[in-house]
Amino acid sequence: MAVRNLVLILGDQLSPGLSSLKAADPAQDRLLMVEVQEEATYVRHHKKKIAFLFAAMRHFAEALKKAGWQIDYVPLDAEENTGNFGGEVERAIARHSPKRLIVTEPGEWRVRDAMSRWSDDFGLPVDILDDDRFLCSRDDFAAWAEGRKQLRMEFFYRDMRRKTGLLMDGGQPEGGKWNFDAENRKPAKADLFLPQPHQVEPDAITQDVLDLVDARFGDHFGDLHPFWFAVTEVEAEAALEHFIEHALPLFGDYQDAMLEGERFLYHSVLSLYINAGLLDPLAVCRRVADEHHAGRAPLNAAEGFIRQIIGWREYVRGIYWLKMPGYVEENFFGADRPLPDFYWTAETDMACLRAAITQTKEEAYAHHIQRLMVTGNFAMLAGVDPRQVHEWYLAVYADAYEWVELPNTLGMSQFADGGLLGSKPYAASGNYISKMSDHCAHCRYDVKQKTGDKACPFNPLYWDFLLRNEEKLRGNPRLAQVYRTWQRMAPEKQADYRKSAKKVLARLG
Ligand code: FAD
Ligand code: DLZ
Ligand code: SF4
Repeated sequence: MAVRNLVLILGDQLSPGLSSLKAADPAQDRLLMVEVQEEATYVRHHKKKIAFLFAAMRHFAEALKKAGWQIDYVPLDAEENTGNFGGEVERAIARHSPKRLIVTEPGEWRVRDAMSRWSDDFGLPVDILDDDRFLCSRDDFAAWAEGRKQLRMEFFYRDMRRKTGLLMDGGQPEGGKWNFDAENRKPAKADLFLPQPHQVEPDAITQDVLDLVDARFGDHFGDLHPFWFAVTEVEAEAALEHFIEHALPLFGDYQDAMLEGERFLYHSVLSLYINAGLLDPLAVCRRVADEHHAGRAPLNAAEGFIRQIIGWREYVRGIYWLKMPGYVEENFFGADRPLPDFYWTAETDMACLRAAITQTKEEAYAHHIQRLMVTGNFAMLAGVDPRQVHEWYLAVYADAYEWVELPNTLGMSQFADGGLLGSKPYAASGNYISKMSDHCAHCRYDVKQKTGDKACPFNPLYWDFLLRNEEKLRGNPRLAQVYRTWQRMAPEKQADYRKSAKKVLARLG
């Protein structure tokens, strides 16, 4: 039977309602899904991330077949596999001679750029459709940003609340406020009941993928076992329900907390499912709003959670497409230190970093405050090249795709874009980590000591960072008070800070 359209579905497009599937007809069109070496290695992804995506792709292909679609699924170890999207599309065109290629727009600029040449390369029309799983299209975001001096997330978020009607009371926000973050900064105590995320036993399909990843990507960062991620829509729904029942009510209160040995606290661990398409972001938010309206989740939790998804998640995607391809090159501070080795080994005597990196290695997961205020903060204070920091984050987290990872890393955490996402750098001394966590009690360093060999390394690095970048930051009104504090400091104390920072940096190599 002649094929009318060839429909390419990418590994993070595992949604039955995907725009390319809606545009296609099972009776006339053929779907194509491909496991390719290039996607697994353009950065050397964590083993669990590759296993998650391949297992989820294989399960999705099975579900599509059951629903009546004709599908070509090319596994990684297929003999003729060319190893990249272009090569696999070309082979599929040769097999089926379709009249047209359809694809939902990819999440990464790199892939979108390659696709823009496919029509010429392969001699057929290529329809690249909007990804309507996002609430705000790229064009709508560009229109929102047009003419604004500052792209404040908070104002964008309010528009998204109005657009979706989530937690709205007529034209006003429920509870009379748009944002309840002020109630969301409690440090956690070790005697709290801490739920664990929903875990799934690998089935035969996933087991095959685990064997493949072991054999082919055994030298990539991270532990493959135990593997407990959901890999189907049904399992991801179960993970959502588990979060709603066990963690949502306290999500807001402890959103910024960290505890030694507690990897997930009240976080949802849903980003990998949402980003791969197993969960629909708007449906997740509606489910959370319903839970609040049923009286089972307080407003600060529901609002905080929904803001992350219809606010931050949509906003960073908008920024990514607005600023690429130049964005990845930005380096406001001109930082050039190589990423310290311990980011790959977790071998460091700084307890907060050791905890965040160990769990990253074991789980391909760390929550937001660990990413922002521990690994991100340290890299910025130490002056690490933001490109290397970006490539680390993109490789090590199961939820990482450049559209979401890059603005969070380069913009929010490294301030390498000079302040597009934040009005000041998220720079903090050890005091912040001490307030929000119990890590300091497990550390060889003393967070109260400001300088000297036992001093928490974040303390001298904090001042060193501000001084190194004084020219760029001094005019920032939010830092005026900090610079005044430095000026009032005794010269001997200033010299001690500088000496200690120098020693810490020398130890990094
Ligand atoms: P929860 O704390 O339960 O939050 C709920 C949901 O909100 C998440 O599942 C996610 O979909 C969304 N969300 C929360 N914060 C953000 C945010 N800042 N940007 C976008 N979505 C958000 N998130 C990714 O999905 N992929 C990344 O590659 C990624 N890289 C990051 C790198 C750095 C340096 C920083 C500071 C943050 C990064 N984030 C990234 C954002 C955030 O840390 C993760 O979304 C979150 O930790 C995922 O865990 P969770 O599902 O338990 O989130
Ligand atoms: C992340 C990833 C990996 C590891 N492997 C594949 C793959 O083999 N096939 C595929 O279609 N997608 C994969 N992906 C996700 C893609 O990298 C992602 O679709 C693009 O980066 C666009 O966001
Ligand atoms: Fe981290 Fe410093 Fe606390 Fe050690 S003392 S855990 S390095 S903040």
